[in-house]
Amino acid sequence: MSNQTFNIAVVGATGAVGEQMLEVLDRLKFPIASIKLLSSSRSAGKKIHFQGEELTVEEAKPESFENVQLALFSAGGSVSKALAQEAVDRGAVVVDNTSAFRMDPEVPLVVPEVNADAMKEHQGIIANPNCSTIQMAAALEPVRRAYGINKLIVSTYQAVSGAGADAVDEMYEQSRQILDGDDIEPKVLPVSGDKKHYQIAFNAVPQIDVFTENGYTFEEMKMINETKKITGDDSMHVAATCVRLPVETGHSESIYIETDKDGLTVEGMKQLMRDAEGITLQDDPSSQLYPLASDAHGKDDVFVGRIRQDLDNPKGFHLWVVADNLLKGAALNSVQIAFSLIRQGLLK
Ligand code: NAP
Ligand code: 12T
Repeated sequence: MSNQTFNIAVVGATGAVGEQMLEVLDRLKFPIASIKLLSSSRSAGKKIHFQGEELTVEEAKPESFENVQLALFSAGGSVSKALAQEAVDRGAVVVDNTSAFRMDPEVPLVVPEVNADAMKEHQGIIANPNCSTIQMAAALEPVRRAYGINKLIVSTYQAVSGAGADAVDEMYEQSRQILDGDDIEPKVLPVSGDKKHYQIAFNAVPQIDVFTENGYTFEEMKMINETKKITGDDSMHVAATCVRLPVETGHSESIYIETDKDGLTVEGMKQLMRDAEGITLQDDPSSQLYPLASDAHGKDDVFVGRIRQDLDNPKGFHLWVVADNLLKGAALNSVQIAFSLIRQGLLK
């Protein structure tokens, strides 16, 4: 890689994902020439420390992107729809963390270890997939490459931090109120803009994002459609059920797959996981070793365990996959996309 450095902008820098974006850029020593922190007018003027400097957050506007080469967006879909093209028109490459452009046929949807090549055709915007999709696609890729996957059924156990800083605050405040015997008034979860709100503390809520017309939630449809787009395999049968738990950080997933080819064994799958970059195998029932959200918090890898062969179908396997939803699920994957752009000579 050259030692070129880049002018970058982080849109949504004051949010739950934005905060992790800054942590990852610093920790992985992204080659930064200058960095702009952008938010809504609410946080404009706020000071944030980054790499020994005190930076002032600015309100994101079209002109904010003058002279910016890389813009990392995580301020919600409406902000991306309003400003991503403005950034591209000013010469930036946008890595967008929202669902605004993920299914746009002109926009590559990328998990670098699966489909980094898809970026070669980019038109200025690269989409970062949904958090639950990223960790599943990364974990299954070694198996898909070697044996093919024709059926996939996933149930998720998702953390509240995926729904933003307000959702995390609501979970803690509600937990305190319930322990104190006080009344609660849910306002944010399951979806801040939806008609009803439900208790998240000490509960399990089978709604993430809004419902779509077919009875699946949008989060479930994202997992289904994005998995097919990332793997380029439209014929794969995919079903998802997405559930929110009162966990601060770390999405867990129970996944069932059926391989295309014969011959995969539990030990074979374990070896594929051990050999894969970015995956940590944690699988030893005799010592109660399996992935836990509490252990994945703050870590970059995707953790895989509980690998079992189905008892009726020799091509069927069950596994448990956990990752930090704000790191591999969001900020880390975006920064990995940016590094891959540099490596492929796609960031000028
Ligand atoms: P959050 O904690 O609520 O933070 C929202 C951020 O967006 C804040 O920095 C906020 O700035 C900024 N913002 C809001 N409205 C804006 C506007 N009109 N113009 C400019 N900035 C604005 O939410 P989060 O959890 O960080 O998530 C942010 C977005 O990232 C989500 O809406 C979602 O689209 C995406 N996301 C993606 C994944 C994924 O699966 N890959 C996971 C989580 C989130 P203020 O401080 O000024 O309010
Ligand atoms: N509603 O990026 O609520 O599409 O956990 C990610 C996470 C949307 C997204 C969540 C969401 C996205 C959530």
